Amino acid sequence: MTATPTPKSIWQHLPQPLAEILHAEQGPLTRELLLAPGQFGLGKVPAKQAPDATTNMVCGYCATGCGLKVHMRDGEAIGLTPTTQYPVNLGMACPKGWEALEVLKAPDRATTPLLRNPDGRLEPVDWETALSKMVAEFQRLKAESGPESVAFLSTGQIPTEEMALLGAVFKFGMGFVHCDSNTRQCMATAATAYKQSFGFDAPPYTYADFEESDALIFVGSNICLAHPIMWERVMRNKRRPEIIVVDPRRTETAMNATQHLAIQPKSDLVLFYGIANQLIERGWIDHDFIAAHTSGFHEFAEFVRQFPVDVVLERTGLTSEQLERFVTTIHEKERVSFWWTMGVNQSYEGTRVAQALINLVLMTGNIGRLGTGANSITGQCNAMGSRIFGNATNLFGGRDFLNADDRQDISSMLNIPVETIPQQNSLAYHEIVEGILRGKIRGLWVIATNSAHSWINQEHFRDVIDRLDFLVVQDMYSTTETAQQADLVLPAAGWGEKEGTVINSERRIGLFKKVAKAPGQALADFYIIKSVAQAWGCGEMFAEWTSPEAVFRILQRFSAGRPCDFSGIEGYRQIDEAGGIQWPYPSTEADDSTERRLFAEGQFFHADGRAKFLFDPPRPMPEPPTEEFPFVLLTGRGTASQWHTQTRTAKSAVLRKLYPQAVYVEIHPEDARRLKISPQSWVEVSSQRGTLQARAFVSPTVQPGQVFIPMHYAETNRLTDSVFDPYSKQPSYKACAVRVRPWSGSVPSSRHS
Ligand SMILES: Nc1nc2c(c(=O)[nH]1)N[C@H]1C(S)=C(S)[C@@H](COP(=O)(O)OP(=O)(O)OC[C@H]3O[C@@H](n4cnc5c(=O)[nH]c(N)nc54)[C@H](O)[C@@H]3O)O[C@H]1N2
Ligand SMILES: Nc1nc2c(c(=O)[nH]1)N[C@H]1C(S)=C(S)[C@@H](COP(=O)(O)OP(=O)(O)OC[C@H]3O[C@@H](n4cnc5c(=O)[nH]c(N)nc54)[C@H](O)[C@@H]3O)O[C@H]1N2
Ligand code: SF4
Ligand SMILES: [Mo]
Repeated sequence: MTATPTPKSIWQHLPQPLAEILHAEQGPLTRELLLAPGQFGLGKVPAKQAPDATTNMVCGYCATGCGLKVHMRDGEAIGLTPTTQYPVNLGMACPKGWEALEVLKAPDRATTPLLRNPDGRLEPVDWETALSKMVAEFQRLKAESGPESVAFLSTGQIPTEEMALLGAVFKFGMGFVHCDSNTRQCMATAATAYKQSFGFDAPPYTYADFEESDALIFVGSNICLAHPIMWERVMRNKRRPEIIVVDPRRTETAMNATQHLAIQPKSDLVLFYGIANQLIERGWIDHDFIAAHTSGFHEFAEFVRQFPVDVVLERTGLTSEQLERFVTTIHEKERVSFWWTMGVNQSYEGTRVAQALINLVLMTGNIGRLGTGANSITGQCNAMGSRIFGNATNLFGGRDFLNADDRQDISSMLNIPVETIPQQNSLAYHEIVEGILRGKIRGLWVIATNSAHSWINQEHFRDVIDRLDFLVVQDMYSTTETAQQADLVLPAAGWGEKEGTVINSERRIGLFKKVAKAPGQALADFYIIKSVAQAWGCGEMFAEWTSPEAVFRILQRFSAGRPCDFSGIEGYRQIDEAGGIQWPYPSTEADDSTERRLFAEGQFFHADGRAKFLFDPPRPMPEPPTEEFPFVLLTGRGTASQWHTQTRTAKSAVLRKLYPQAVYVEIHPEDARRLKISPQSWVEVSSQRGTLQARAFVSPTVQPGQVFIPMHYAETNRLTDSVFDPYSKQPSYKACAVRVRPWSGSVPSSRHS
């Protein structure tokens, strides 16, 4: 592999069905133009400025965790190329990675704290004023309404050290109880499923499994555009694998698959229970593995008898040939791996769907071996760090706030009074929102997430946060939808402007480095949180937490003896030199270069060492289509060049060329014809909760009766419905009922155009 992407991979990152819209919007954006990456200036280092040094670090967008080689001059970054030797990406990067430095220079970077003045305008103030105002307001609320009166919402996109400091300062120092992070929107289901099934939140795989599997089954995962470099790893698989995609839409990934099972939305549970039933009936299961390493199989086998083939075909809309081929593939292939992402996690029964996949690998013995596993692909660069060290629902290192021994452990390691550790769990994200609605929570601190765009059912959410006594938003940009509603904005340094570690999807700890100076008075979140602690009067408690690396050492202590043990790492330098290190890496481990896969010995983390078969009866969709709202709305990622709420990716001129600027809706040609909707025309999409106008993208990529809108546009979550998985409390973003009509008003202006 070379440092330059092949032309093919650049082209591949533009989802081909979208070329039509791009053409209409931006003129003839030809394939030839895309085939010449230089035209876009990707990775261009100015000719006059030869670099005098280079350094490697990991990307700060998705959980793939690619290595990027930053070219420096006089101590400042001047360009980047993907790192060739990094074990994750082997010299490749997607457009977001290539453009990562560009977005740091945007004119709307927050450069000074901003405080809302009596006229309602945000006005620059110095740090001292900002911090004393924040502390005064939060202390007033605590005095008036107690320790449950202020909450924070945080992220999977800052280093673990910053997350851990935040969780410790807020709970142990400031004495509050409730916090959650945007990983609730994203990974809570996978975390809960693993914890219940395996006894610890532990994705078992390593990326080499993409290359070593004989059948890769992607469920609710559009890996081609959401994790393009993982997809490149799949393309390196030399075993001629079957690639099976289970997704209601004909996504870019489905187009590249050998089998596409375009199931009806939310019929996954019936499908996978039905497959389990087929495998059991035919005796295609691994009796030895089940007997030695699992519990609950007999109850499960009895339960799935309710899902014979006709029930599965009826609910999923598949043909018997499709189902037969799928079941046979699972049986015949030596190494079978299941991979899932948001099509599973973001569902009202997501935890059980994830466990239906886990059950399949347990009963067929497809775990702990090369090219196997029930593998959740994570989303944000540090979703894994947030899950283990966010201190939100778990006490540090996957411990339990409700367990006295666990609290004692942490209090001894930190040398702080055990009473400072809450004896209750934090409320989950939507419970925090309800708490605000009921007036129980009056102050909110939002760090590195843009809730006023990304949270479900926005009309409701914005109304709720309007009721807060005091809203603090800590972000790189002062223009985010959430910052615009804040009473106080704290300017944060971003990726590339600070150091720390993140944990990728295969549990690899990678390093962020400081290669650029943050603009104006913006500070790394680490130092903002330290300053808040100081201003609050609890700074002493964190005397040992002097720098990100000092905190890394504290986290190593928290991890020791736990399944996520990484106490053997010598420090940042070893991570840098080894090209990242996967946990577990206990102090007895000597080799930092091996690929680490979990459960090779069939030992799981429950007390009896066994994995559990867990299941529930499938439930009907909470909001099925009706006569008034006859379509199912699916939402998700739109292109490889758009990141979430677009605060970062919209700032790159290169990336802006690679996605439609205004919100669009994918609708099937039959539905479009019936409703007299022509391609590229404007339509109105409404749900019981809100309305938006979008450009029609008429395409058979969606099934009749279904439409798809990407999440990157602020309007999308006006439509979605506040429904949650009962175990993980993750929002069900992926299915609600909507109506679509032609729209003849004047073309709405988009924030991104
Ligand atoms: N370019 C880009 N990459 C990203 C991100 C980004 O914003 N932009 N975000 C990152 C993050 S945080 C995340 S979490 C990941 C998300 O990565 P993915 O989960 O792969 O992306 P999504 O498009 O949200 O959802 C995946 C698929 O689920 C399907 N789906 C919807 N309903 C169902 C259903 O009922 N059953 C099944 N089987 N499938 C269904 C949708 O049609 C969609 O194609 O991407 C990460 N990578
Ligand atoms: N309808 C629908 N909605 C969805 C989804 C969906 O599929 N459909 N997916 C959900 C998922 S999986 C996710 S992960 C969420 C993502 O939702 P968000 O987390 O709200 O999305 P981002 O745009 O990544 O927001 C991150 C914010 O942090 C800021 N930021 C970046 N780096 C830093 C930093 O170092 N420090 C600080 N202080 N700020 C920083 C950015 O400017 C940005 O404002 O969206 C969810 N919403
Ligand atoms: S695939 Fe993910 S980690 Fe790799 S360059 Fe793209 S955004 Fe960054
Ligand atoms: Mo996510």
